Amino acid sequence: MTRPLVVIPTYDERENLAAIVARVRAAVPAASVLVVDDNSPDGTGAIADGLAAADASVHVLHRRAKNGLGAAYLEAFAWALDRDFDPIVQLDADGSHLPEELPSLLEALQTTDAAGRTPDLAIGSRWVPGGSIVNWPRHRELLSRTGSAYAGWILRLPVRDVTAGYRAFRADALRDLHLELVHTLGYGFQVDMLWHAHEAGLVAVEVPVTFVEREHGHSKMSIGIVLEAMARVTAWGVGSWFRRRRQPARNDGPAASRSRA
Ligand SMILES: Nc1nc2c(ncn2[C@@H]2O[C@H](COP(=O)(O)OP(=O)(O)OP(=O)(O)O)[C@@H](O)[C@H]2O)c(=O)[nH]1
Ligand SMILES: [Mg+2]
Repeated sequence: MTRPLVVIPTYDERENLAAIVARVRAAVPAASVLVVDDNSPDGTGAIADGLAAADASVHVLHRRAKNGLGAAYLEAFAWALDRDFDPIVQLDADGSHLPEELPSLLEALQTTDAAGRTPDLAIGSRWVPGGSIVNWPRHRELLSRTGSAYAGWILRLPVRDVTAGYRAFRADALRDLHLELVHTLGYGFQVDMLWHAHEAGLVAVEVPVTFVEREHGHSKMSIGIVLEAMARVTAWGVGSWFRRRRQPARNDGPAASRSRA
């Protein structure tokens, strides 16, 4: 783990990008940055090109059109694995994920637990002791907590914050995760990734973070989006329950003693 890469997906983040890249570079100078821009109408792609021209550790992937956060991340992961970056971090451009907390996320990936295992991924979690949210109305917090608890329960994920987008993966974890099976391109991508990590027997650790709601722009979260995501997650959970009944050995074998993602 010597070549960390922080992936920042962007769509219309011109007011936020330069500051967030500078904060990442200051927080962990050894970390490179990959901005993945979906041809933002506000010119974020050109700003990213300017940052890359000024700093050899900043890279840009331009995608033709807005195709969802998941699609952007999947292309970025392939790019990063091809170039042997390790670990690979997901971080939003809008200031919700504090770059200053990157060192604790990276450190968690190196820390062995009582059983002598080091985690495959570290999750920046709002819902473990020490985690917090800044600038969210009470109803949004309730919606997020409930959605996370429901998805975690039905998919049997031993993680509190299953929708968290601030994550650090070992490169090998991404290789083992079966990214080709992750099909959720938009909202729900984070849960889809975690579920496949769990199915692959990967170990996750949650690190408390402070999540700050974006200052510029507005939230796309609505009750409709949440219900749609819950319906998807329910279908996955029920499908996975039937599969387990058909192949009882899969999740109850020797690997079951591991604390999985
Ligand atoms: N490349 C790319 N980036 C995206 C896309 N959709 C969102 N993003 C970026 O992904 C990150 C997270 O998206 P947000 O819009 O903040 O999503 P959110 O945090 O669920 O919702 P907000 O409440 O609006 O902050 C941001 O950096 C966005 O610019 C997309 O389709 N393509
Ligand atoms: Mg956001």
